[in-house]
Amino acid sequence: MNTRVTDLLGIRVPVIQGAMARIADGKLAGAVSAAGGLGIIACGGAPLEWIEQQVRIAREIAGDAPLGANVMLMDPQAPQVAELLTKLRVDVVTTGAGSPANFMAAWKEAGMKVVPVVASSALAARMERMGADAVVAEGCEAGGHIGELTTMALVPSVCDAVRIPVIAAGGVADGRGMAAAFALGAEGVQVGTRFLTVEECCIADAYKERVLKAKDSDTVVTGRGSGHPVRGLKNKWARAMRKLECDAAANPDELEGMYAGSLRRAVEGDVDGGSMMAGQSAALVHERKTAAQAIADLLADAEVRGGMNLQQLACANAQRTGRAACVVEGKE
Ligand code: TUI
Repeated sequence: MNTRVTDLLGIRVPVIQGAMARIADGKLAGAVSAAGGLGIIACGGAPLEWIEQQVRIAREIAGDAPLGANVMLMDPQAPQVAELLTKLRVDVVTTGAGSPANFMAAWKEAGMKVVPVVASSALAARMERMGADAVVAEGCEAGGHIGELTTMALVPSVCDAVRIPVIAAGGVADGRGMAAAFALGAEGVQVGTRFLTVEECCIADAYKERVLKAKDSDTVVTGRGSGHPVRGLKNKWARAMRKLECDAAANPDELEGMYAGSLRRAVEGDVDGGSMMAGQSAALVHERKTAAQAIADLLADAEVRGGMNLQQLACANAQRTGRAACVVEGKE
């Protein structure tokens, strides 16, 4: 399949793996890239040596296929991570939870593709002016740190605000979601939650089982009060967190203390005491699969159950911007 996103990133299918903090390592990213999508190593909160090692692992798995890494901009170590990724020459860098203004020039100079994740059309437009190659428009159905807008409202708004390709994220876990994203104007999708249960994903089996069993109302947002809303699966930890957040007398240190180590605990299988980040699309994930199978099914299903010719939609979306660079059956 050929869209402006596949052309830009040099990938075979317009599916980008979401950067899941403490989860998306070299093994997962390598498997996604080897399968024709874009694997992304999540660098937020990780030691620099770990990042270097994971890039090596991903490249061993994916060979010459393009590889991406994500910089979490709230991470105090973001400047060092940004510099390391430039040194390692990862093909694509995505950013989240802020504006990558301080790093954009260095990345562009190094020939890297820069794809900021945005939660508003204003930030998308700012990113385009700054030289971003594409944006991921991530709706609040997504897992992890989220903005306010839903994918349904955000994606068309961002498409109207920029001419660079838009990749939709938040709530996309199967072909119906992918077809819907393209119908909204996207030319690629970013998928996180669907990859939580794949064979190559490192999280504990107990976490995978919770995702597989999740229903549509089984996620909850914590941290709204602190200005850092995070979506994850409902569990003991999330309920305690919500209770504490509602308690006007709660000590901020107590909240901070509950966050400390909560991601690591979940990844290691503490499904009661950990923060199991996941999006609302967990309700659509029922099987384990391999990363390659998940990607193949997503594409096949988009055309069958989604009932859409994605290739045609992608070309129509590119043409609306007046910068069509999309070829169908040899015709521009
Ligand atoms: O960044 C994400 N998702 C994440 S980061 C993360 S790590 C974490 N760990 C523990 C606690 C909290 C987070 C887990 N999930 N997604 C991309 C994203 N970016 N979503 C929303 C935004 C965003 C929000 C506001 C981007 C920019 C923004 O405003 C920036 C500005 O300058 O206007």
